[in-house]
Amino acid sequence: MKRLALAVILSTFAALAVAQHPHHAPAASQVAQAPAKAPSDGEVRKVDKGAGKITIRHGEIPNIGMGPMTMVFGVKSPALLDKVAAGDKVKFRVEEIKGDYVVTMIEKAK
Ligand SMILES: [Cu+2]
Repeated sequence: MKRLALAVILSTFAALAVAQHPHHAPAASQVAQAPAKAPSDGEVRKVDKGAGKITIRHGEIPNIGMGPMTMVFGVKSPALLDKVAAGDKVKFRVEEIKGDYVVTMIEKAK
């Protein structure tokens, strides 16, 4: 009976330890919040000043839940298109504004 009691105590302890760390939830929520303000990485493929559009091959964009791809973005201000050219590696920020993905900040990556 003593061994059984010990086994019950040990398994209860193990269950409590697991309950306190459900899938490392605190760490995961930190990861989800921290990059939201951080700019995303990309490479400019095309700048179309006439249309006010920019084509960027981009990495993950966590704040809009988008994976890596090449796509066309609108820009918040036409002046943003004067700051970069095709071929530039950039840091940029995208926001969803009225259903469109709009570049709100862009600069050459150092
Ligand atoms: Cu995209």
